[in-house]
Amino acid sequence: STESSNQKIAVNQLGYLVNSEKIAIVPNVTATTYDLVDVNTNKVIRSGQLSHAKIWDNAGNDTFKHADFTDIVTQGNYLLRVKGVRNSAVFSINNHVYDSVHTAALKYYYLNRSSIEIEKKYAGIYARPLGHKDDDVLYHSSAEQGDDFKAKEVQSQKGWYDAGDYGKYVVNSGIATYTLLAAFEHYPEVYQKQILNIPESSDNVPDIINEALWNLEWLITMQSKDGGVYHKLTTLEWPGYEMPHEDKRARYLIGKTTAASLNFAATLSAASRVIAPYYPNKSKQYLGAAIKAWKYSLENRTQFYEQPADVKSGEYGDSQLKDEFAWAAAELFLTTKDNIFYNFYKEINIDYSAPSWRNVSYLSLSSLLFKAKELLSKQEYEDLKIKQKNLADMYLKQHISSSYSVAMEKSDFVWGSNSAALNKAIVLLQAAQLNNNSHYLKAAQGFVDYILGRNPTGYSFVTGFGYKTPQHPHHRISQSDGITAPIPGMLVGGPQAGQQDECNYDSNQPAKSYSDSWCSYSTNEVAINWNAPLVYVLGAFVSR
Ligand code: G3I
Ligand code: 9MR
Repeated sequence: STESSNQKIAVNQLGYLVNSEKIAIVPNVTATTYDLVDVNTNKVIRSGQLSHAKIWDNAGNDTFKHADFTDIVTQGNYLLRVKGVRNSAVFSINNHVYDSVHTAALKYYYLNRSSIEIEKKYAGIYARPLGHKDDDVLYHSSAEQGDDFKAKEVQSQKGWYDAGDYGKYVVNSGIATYTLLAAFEHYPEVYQKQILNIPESSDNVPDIINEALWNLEWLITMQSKDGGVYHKLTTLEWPGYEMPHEDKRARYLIGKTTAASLNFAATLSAASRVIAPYYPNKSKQYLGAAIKAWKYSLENRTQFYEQPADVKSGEYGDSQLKDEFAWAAAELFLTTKDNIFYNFYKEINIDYSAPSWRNVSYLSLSSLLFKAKELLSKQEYEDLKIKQKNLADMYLKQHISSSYSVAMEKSDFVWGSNSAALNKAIVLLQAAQLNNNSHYLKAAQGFVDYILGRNPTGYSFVTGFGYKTPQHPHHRISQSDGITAPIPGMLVGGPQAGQQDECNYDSNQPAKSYSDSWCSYSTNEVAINWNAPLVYVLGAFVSR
């Protein structure tokens, strides 16, 4: 078909670590062999056999063959050639292939800060004036409960823009911040020495902590006097296609929900623990606020978000809060060491699956496994460990049986599918650590390869990193800053067949239904809770 003649051999466009599994996917060929070419000498250093052709049920009728060159461990730059298909992109084999994309993925948060001028010395060409000071936020009628609203305006500064829009939402900002803090806790040797060149870089605090603090300092403002937490801070309509400082619409605190209160309790409790050595006073303040939010949630267990008629911004609605209760209880147990919280946690009957903004059950499991060994009985701890391992084993099986060498099931192709992929990779990486068993790393690496180009769209899904990367993300700053290249280091949402935006797509297949266009907010937006697992997963693979 015309589609296939235009396809390339799919590789991780940045490359492979020296000792990792190295697989390329060759679409729609009858050829049975491949050549691996050293591009510096232009010599064929390997002529190998392709695997048998298989189809992948997420990608329609295309057939795929594997070229496995895992045993090539000589650092260098390479490409693959197969008769009947375009050459692969040039990629590297070395242990630094992910270092700069990892840093850029974290720097994205600085470049998307609200309430601060983004300065040239930190941002280069992406410098921009202060946007959304948020010192004059209004109470929407949906947030007028208790006494707070008697004050007309409220300060709710700092925080990161959610995504391509300029809203700030509690529930997904919680998991995003937590995931960055977890990256720091699990790979401290990576983050102790990383320098992001952000305004706080000259202090003695790791930059990832300082970046997380920018959002924590916003989150803390979202709590009302009664302990409940406002759901979001946004304009009523979506902002226009304009830079942050050009958006002059009034901004409102909207809704007060149990989901936001529990997310807040969990995130600030975890943060209290992680920042304690650096910011002891804030640590105490955060824990106090977390406990207040928890108490509010117990007294208001079903305050679900309902989008008011005059509000058009994102909903982040959720009426299944068992998982939020579990997560908050686990984090409060870890920080206070008070068994009352663990007893509450034990009473909840939870299913664990890879985390998302809406299903945070896994975060409780992960935190307990990494931090509660001394606090639990041996039996309790082992039970939790087995639950984690069972989940990872399921993903590992998916990887092994995948004809595309990636543990992506049909149900993973949702809005933000790329983050679904990377959150599964987190589960696998944690299984590798907790069980001291490196065979989980192969499946985690499979997701890194998938995200960075070994997928049927031909794109590396991180802006600025790879041979072919998104040029038109649904990101208002990148769309309106007058700079051709989008802000680097951003993970786009990724393919999924929902096509809620009704843009033009070349394919209806889940793994191919992706459009690199501004129009496609359902596959080509970016979000803070999507970049966070990218940071975590790359952090696990960067050279230390
Ligand atoms: O609840 C149903 C479930 O029952 C069903 O099986 C499943 C099948 O697709 O769909 C589930 O609902 C999905 C929901 O997310 C919860 O996961 C919807 O289909 C899906 O459209 C929805 O997508 C969300 C999207 O907003 C639209 O609401 C994304 O998760 C969420 O990341 C995204 O977030 C937006 C903000 O609202 C605004 N800012 C940008 C941000 C990123 O695009
Ligand atoms: O731009 C909005 C994006 O940030 C949101 O994630 C998305 C969620 O539904 O909505 C986008 O706004 C679109 C709106 O929903 C429908 N009309 C077109 C808007 C973007 O062009």
